[in-house]
Amino acid sequence: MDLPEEEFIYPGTRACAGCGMALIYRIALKALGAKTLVTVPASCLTVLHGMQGFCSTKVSVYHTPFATTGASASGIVASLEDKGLENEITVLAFAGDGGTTDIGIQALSGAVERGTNFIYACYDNEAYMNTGVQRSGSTPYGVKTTTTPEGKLSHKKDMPKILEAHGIPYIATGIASYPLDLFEKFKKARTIHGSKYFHILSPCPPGWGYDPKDTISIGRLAVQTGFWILYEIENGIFKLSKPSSRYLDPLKRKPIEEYLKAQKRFSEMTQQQIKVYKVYIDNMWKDIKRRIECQN
Ligand SMILES: Cc1ncc(C[n+]2csc(CCOP(=O)(O)OP(=O)(O)O)c2C)c(N)n1
Ligand code: SF4
Ligand SMILES: [Mg+2]
Repeated sequence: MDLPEEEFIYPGTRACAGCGMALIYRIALKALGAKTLVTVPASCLTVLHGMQGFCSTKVSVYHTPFATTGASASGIVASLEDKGLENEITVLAFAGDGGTTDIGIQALSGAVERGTNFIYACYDNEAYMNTGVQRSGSTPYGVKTTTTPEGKLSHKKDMPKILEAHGIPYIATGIASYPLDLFEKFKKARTIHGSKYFHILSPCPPGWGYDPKDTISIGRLAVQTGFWILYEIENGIFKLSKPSSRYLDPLKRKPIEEYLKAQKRFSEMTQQQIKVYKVYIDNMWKDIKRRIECQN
């Protein structure tokens, strides 16, 4: 109710019912407004936009080859600067986890190292969904995909940490289940000069194996179990976001089993694998606690 009423995506897109990515995109565009130019690589978001000749958004969208999202954003920003329009138009790169953590990582690294003035948002549905659920560097441990039929053996790549090593002014995580948190972060990012990076968990009913009506509750469980942590890093200062702040206390977190059991992709996880998850989550939070204590 507190989000602006104006919509920048027309109704009836080709995304699946309950698509987390469509919600994230909708919220991001509400925060950034009409004067936004988006660059998008091959992904489910390409499908949302529609076939050539049509576009389901009110803002202009540039479809760029899979590996080139960061480079295309740098080019668009350079062109706007040449025309004196850099303060008028926000450049938003919006890519999936495959297009970000794997195939687009070098172009992204180059763009932020050059200090390109843009926002890069990775919507993370934790696999290559558009091509039928193959594992990516962002697929979590234990998840079954068509290329990890026995479950993935390694944990997700920590992209925000990699981006932080580039020394950029703003990094944030998000999820559409907490829409105001996500909206406010995009609004803030718009006012910051330089490279801004978002990593946003994006529940996906067919890829994760749950009913489309449960997208919001699955996202909330990701946060409530401590698996997905909402935070911002502004000029090197780490800040837990309000929806996650109470979970610094491990006793407040819901058991991770509640999140895992709600999704078919985690089916057949052994007790041993669940223990690995518990240690993984505890370690993430211990790191955060140490970091907050060092800052104070
Ligand atoms: C160079 C190249 N390799 C492979 C593809 C095929 N392809 C299109 S979309 C896609 C999956 C993208 O995965 P991700 O970035 O996670 O976005 P999602 O589909 O999950 O939204 C792949 C492999 C392509 N278009 N170009
Ligand atoms: S496969 Fe998943 S990410 Fe792709 S459109 Fe459907 S719900 Fe969205
Ligand atoms: Mg994906």
